[in-house]
Amino acid sequence: MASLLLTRLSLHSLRSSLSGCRHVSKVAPQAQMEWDYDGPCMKTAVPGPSSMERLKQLGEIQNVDAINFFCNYEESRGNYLVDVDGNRMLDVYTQISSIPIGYNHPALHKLMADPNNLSTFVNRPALGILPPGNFADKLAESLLSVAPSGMTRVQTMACGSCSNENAYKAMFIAYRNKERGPGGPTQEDISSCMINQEPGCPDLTILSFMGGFHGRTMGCLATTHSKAIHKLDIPSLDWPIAPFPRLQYPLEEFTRENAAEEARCLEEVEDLIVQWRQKGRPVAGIVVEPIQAEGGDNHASADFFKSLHSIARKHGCAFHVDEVQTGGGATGKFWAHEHWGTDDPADIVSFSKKLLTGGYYHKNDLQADKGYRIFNTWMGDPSKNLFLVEVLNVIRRENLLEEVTRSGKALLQGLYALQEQYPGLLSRARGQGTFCAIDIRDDPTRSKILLKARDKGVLLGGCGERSIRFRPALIFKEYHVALFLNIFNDVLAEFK
Ligand code: PSZ
Repeated sequence: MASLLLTRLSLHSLRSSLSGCRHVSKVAPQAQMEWDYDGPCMKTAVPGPSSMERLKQLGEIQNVDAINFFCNYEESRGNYLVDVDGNRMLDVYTQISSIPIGYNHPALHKLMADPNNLSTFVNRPALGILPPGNFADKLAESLLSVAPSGMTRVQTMACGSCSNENAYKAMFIAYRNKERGPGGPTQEDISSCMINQEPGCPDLTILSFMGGFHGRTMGCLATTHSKAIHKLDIPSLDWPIAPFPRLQYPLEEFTRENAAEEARCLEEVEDLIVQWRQKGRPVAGIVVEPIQAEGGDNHASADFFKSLHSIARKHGCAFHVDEVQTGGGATGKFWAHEHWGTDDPADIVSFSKKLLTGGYYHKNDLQADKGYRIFNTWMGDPSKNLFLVEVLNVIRRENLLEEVTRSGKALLQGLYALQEQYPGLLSRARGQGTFCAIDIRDDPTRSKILLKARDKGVLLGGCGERSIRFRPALIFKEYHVALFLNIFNDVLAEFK
């Protein structure tokens, strides 16, 4: 089955790579993965006529303003996304950083075709009450095999927001239990919580950072501060917001300035924690991304995060590291927090995207004390754990973290070179692994560059006020970097 599939895929890729392309890159691919295509191939403008027709059709049913184009997922392979007009694009954005090993990976097709897995796809359980017999084994094989240091417990959830939302609840529950000591909730706790009042609904807070993004559900949204469009018109929780360091890049050249900026932010965090406790609204937890992604790929040093964790410990706040976007290998380590070099990185680490299932790892004392306190219907999906086992096998078998480190170096070097070549246009190239970004002189130019790149067969995304971010799959090799840089250079030349 697998070899048949491979033959079909490679024959297909050969055939379609030869048929009439409007734009073909000049860089010859080397060491091609058998099942990947060998370059972009553009046939129409994007969105093409077929996408436009479907936009109209779906527009009768939903708001379609955010839709880029419609996709042909059957024909998409590896690093290439194919659209319904037959355009094949090198995907350096991967469904907002969510495709770990490329499109239609043969290992995942093989898994789907195995009759032993059928029932896991067909019968979706309510995991909190009726899990399948092999659930603990599957968690051990998948999520626990990559558990962050110091964590042996994991709770699965459906998406990133849902994971963070429940992680916050776990921090509040643990905080109140510790405050109360033994004896459990009072009658007053129980009756007041039913009408959203204290003491049952305590005035506890989560401290987050300006520029952070942790999801769009209402609790998470109170900790999201990247763009107004996410928040406008939604009532929110008045919780403390600290400044996130605004560092200068390359980091190695500005160590003194950056250390001062980080110290300023840490001082502000500690002041906020003290002030809010004095106001009677204590900080139960701190939530932070290892690299602020939606907010513009803002980095901070290992020392910053380790100090932040110490401040959290000192003041009895749980430390929640949101790895929804950074987790899964794109920084060259499976978790971005591994770059901090500590065996006690956090109290909670949430994930989703490349991990395929959402969820969070946590230390023992953040375990809810009773059933049904952290709960919903699906609480994840065992079929995603099956895929994750296979994704992790591929990552290990193909040494993808090393590949990412190699490709990432080439990508960042390439971005540095471009930034030198186009000084008025590009600045602040930065990154870890292939999780890279660069700033464009202004937002309108960024939009034009993104469209031009797409027109030449490269899919990219923006983040922050004027950054372009690079979020390829883990199978983005050095020759994909060369291919990408070549096309990106052609695009930039038009803006000189
Ligand atoms: O516009 C949006 O809603 C987007 S664009 C990218 C995301 C969301 N990322 C999701 C995300 C994240 O990057 C971090 C660090 N934390 C939480 C989330 C929320 O995950 P989802 O979207 O699965 O709810």
